[in-house]
Amino acid sequence: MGRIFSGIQPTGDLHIGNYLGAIRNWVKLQDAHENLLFCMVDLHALTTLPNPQNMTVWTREVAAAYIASGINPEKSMIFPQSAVAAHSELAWILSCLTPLGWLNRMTQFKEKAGKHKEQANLGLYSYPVLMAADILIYKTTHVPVGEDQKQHLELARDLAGAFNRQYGKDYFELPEPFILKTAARVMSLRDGTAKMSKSDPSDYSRIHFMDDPDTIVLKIRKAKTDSDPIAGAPEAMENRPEALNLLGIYAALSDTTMEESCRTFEGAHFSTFKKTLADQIIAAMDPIRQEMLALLKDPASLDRILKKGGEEANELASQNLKEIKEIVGFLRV
Ligand code: AQP
Repeated sequence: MGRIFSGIQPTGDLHIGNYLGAIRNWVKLQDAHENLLFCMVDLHALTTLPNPQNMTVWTREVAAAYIASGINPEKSMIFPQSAVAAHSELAWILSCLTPLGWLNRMTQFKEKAGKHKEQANLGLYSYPVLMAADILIYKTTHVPVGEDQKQHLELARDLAGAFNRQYGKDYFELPEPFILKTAARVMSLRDGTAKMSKSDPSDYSRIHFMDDPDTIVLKIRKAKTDSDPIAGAPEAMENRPEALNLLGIYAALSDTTMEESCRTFEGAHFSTFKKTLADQIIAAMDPIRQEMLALLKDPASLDRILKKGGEEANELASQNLKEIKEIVGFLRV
């Protein structure tokens, strides 16, 4: 395998969905591959115009979460996206190859812009072009993405092809999605049909990396469920999304299947199961929280790690950008 790139937006406190759907799987990839880049995608986060202090705090928090979860900065490059200007420069070049019709099809823009499309900012609209640049600037071959990002990755492939055709060169390899079998889609603790999300206004909808054990116990106790006992198979709980979600979190954390978890807890009531689940979450997440606290206590050392990651990423990106600029015919002065 060639090169792997992925990232998370510093748009709020990270949650167990980001862990089970992304970070934990990246750690597994790192054990088997070289050449990985993990970014805090702050340029993307800017589309939501966070308060500048929050942006800084959340960027460090995402970095600390990567490292505390097991991403090794000696093996993988960890850096803020804005530290590598080539992302933005390539995004402009690619935007000149992007027909508006392609962007108009993007479902995430429609969802995020909602009814007020005319008020949405240009950054949100062209977000997938920047994401294509993030991937292509490193000649990334594999991108671990959730189902929700597949359409954007498809656009990155289309843009790689459009660039190659426009300039008559096989410059970019088409990046492949890397949908991990172990990646779990975690739903809100308040509504089993909505994705657990940083931007959900309710803190009780998610478990944060930084939640202490008492908070985890409380949030799981308050998580929405029903009064029926757990069934022996997931198919028998099709209309119980909250029940399935909690069992899914348990299964993901215990590296087992939903079927196995249902069999283990068949007949149990949620009041009992929730205690086991809270213990399971604390066992997995509290060591990470402790490590994050230690990293965040010394921001200067953390920033040094990110600076090194940014320098390494810059070296790769600027070499590729130089070639890209030559291909498009920019005069080198
Ligand atoms: N609920 C989830 N279940 C599984 N995976 C998830 N991811 C996010 N939420 C879940 C994965 O985490 C990575 C980072 O995503 P992001 O921050 O770039 O954007 P997002 O998917 O929009 O994340 P959030 O938490 O929902 O943030 P906001 O509220 O800011 O939009 C991705 O790999 C994603 O699949």
